[in-house]
Amino acid sequence: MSAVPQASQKSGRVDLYRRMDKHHLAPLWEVLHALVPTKPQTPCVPALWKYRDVRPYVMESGALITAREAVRRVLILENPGMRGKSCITNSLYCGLQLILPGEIAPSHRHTQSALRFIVEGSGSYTAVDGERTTMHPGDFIITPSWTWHDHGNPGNEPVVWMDGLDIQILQLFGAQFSENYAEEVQPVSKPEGDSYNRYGHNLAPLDYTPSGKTSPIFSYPYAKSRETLATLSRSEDPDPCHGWKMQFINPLTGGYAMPTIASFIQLLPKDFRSSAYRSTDGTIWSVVEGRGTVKIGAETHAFEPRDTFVAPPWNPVRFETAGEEAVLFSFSDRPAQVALGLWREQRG
Ligand code: 1HN
Repeated sequence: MSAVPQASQKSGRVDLYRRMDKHHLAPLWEVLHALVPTKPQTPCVPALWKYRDVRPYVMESGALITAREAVRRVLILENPGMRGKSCITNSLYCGLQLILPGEIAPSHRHTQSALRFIVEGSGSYTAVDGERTTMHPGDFIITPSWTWHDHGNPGNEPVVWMDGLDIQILQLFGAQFSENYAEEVQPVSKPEGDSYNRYGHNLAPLDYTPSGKTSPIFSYPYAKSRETLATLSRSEDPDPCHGWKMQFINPLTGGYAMPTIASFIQLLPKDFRSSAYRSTDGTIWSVVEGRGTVKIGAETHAFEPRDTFVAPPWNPVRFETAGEEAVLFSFSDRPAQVALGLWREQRG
């Protein structure tokens, strides 16, 4: 039989599709190639948001809606290839949240896990399960699934942070739940720094047994991660793909800080040209220090501090710096892929 259908076969097939369509049936053979591509296929495209361009809109929103009314005053960084879907990659949501002096963002909880990476300003806090953590630029803060959380800014400057959530993963599974706290602000029941003091120094309470899948530390201060990178850079050569790159962990398991989202911090040396690297976890970066360029797939973007950029799954990424070091924070859905046995990477 020839591979090309005869005209009578073609019209017979169209007629079959039309009749079975009423019964919610569809022919696999028309879509099989798209369903199981030979390599990752995604509408997600490379993109970079210059903070210089985005900031005026963030601040303008601050004049037009309060954090209380908005519940969360956030501008979503929407992937240009997936507009209207509130996502930056297939699996992850990312936005820039603003909280002005004197404002509060009311307490709620949801099954989505969240991370905060502080981009601009100091003096606001996020409260998780009765403990407030003051935010400083470069701090990495987590909100575990189903924990009460609210934010406030008792300071005197606007604070902007990047939010990363596993919204689309929960959507995929249909496992989303949320509820509001009875009060706007949850009571403070622990002193600031309590979780870091208990779990952040290679110690744990005598009777401690891990109770969940998320790190017991809510805040990973930038001062500590920056110092680690600086010390590493003095004692060993950079990785050709990543520079000096570390992952944020749950200190009690050695695993990822959250079950669905992994976070990383890396230092690129000055005058660095990285080797190409790709992995199946589409990744979002926030620039903390330094300038450079990043080539993602076929696109090259210049970056500077506070910019955000995204590499879709399996797109080769290359970094270049000239004359200055750069520090980059990043996050991806790697733990979910690893847990399901799906994660792949390729160097060079
Ligand atoms: C959320 O709860 C926060 O708690 C931020 O700050 C962004 C985006 C979608 C759904 C819930 C927050 C969010 C969010």
